[in-house]
Amino acid sequence: MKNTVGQKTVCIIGLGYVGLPLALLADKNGYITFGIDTDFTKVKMINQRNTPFSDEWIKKSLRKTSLVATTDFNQVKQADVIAICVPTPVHINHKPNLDLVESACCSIGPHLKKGVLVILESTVNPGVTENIILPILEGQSKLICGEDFYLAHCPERINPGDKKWNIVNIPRIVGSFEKTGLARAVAFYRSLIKADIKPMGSLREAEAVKVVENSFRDINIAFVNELAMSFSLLGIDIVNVIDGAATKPFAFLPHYPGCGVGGHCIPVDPYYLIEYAKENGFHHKFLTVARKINNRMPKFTVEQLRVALRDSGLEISGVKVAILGLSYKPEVDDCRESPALAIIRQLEELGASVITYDPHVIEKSTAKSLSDVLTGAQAVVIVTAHAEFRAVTPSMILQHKVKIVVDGRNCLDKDQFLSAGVTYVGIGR
Ligand code: SAJ
Repeated sequence: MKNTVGQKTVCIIGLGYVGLPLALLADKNGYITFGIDTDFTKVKMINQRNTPFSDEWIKKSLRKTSLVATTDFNQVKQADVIAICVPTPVHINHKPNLDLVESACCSIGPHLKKGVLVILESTVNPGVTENIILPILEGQSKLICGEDFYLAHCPERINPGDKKWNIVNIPRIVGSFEKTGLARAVAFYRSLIKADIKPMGSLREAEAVKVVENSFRDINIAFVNELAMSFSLLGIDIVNVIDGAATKPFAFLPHYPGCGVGGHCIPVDPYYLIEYAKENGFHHKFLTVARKINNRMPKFTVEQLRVALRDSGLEISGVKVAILGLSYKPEVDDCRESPALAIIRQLEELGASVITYDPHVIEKSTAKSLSDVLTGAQAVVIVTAHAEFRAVTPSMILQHKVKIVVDGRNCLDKDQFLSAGVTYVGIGR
């Protein structure tokens, strides 16, 4: 039994792309592990050892796990360690939406046993654990944090679809309000993860790390997206320029422009920091502008298509457009905040007729194959750089009599398409 002394039973709240791997990993390392989710269908799938996600590691781990999934929060009273792994999206006005975290705390609070360690993995802004989570748990349990139970924050760092970095080898950071909670949380993660577990100076620092690391990515993407819009007017290929800059072995981290920034992290987490700082009297102008630039990319993409159609003598209204890709990034089936949604809406507002195809999201696709979606389309917009779309050739486009290809992920060979006589439009190239 590799687990830490006195922490035998683990309960994971939320069996999504974050919670389920953690539950499987705890079970694999000798903990008595159970997971609680409000989605009965997901609970049933997991108990039948069917994966709710297209993830190979999860599929393999499910085949040899003794993890029990349930919808019953009464089970919480058995747990020595509880990890809360529920989504923290934003509302339409970009304000943090902590409903699921608060609901999870209200559900577990009455069942906390003395000595339990509660870890929040969901992404939140600094101050949330102290000002929202702690009062709910103390109020519901009548226990005192730091004496009767312990509270820590270890922000999730799952990268869906990543073949190299996974829950076992990604370093983590942990923060707590006091030494015991910190030591126990560090020991828990060190018993699971073969990578550095860095204790932070405070719980607020741990909350800040996650929003900072994802805001860092958002501003870097905004930087190249702005360059793409500028270079598309200057006749410079931004992708070649970034690749050129990336030959500098230090102080340059390449990011690439595209038709938009989707997912549950990057377009969401900066707002947690922006809104929290605003409540405390500081306006993050730079983070806000970066969000605006990235949010503008779907419109920029649609405009590129409209101009290309006009230059070919076609008005966008009434044109049939094939959308290749619905998910927010390659080889995943997650459509949260995907730019496809904005692009489809804007095309339809302009009077275009839209047909969609995503091999990873077939249930939401209106066409069921690549050939199907290309048939009758006058234009194509690549929104997600799935392998199937990266393999599209000029002859496939020409044989379906498609006139224009807008490569929203710059994932095709521009010169190959141009020399084949296809009207190719990239993002900044
Ligand atoms: N994107 C760009 N240009 C880029 C990189 C991404 O337009 O250069 C777009 C993608 O197309 C996608 C969105 O941004 O629509 C987000 O892409 P992502 O690669 O950041 O994928 P995520 O959202 O799964 O981000 C996760 C994050 N991991 C965690 O939050 C634990 C993020 O911190 C990682 O940096 C990222 O994976 C990663 O590096 O792959």
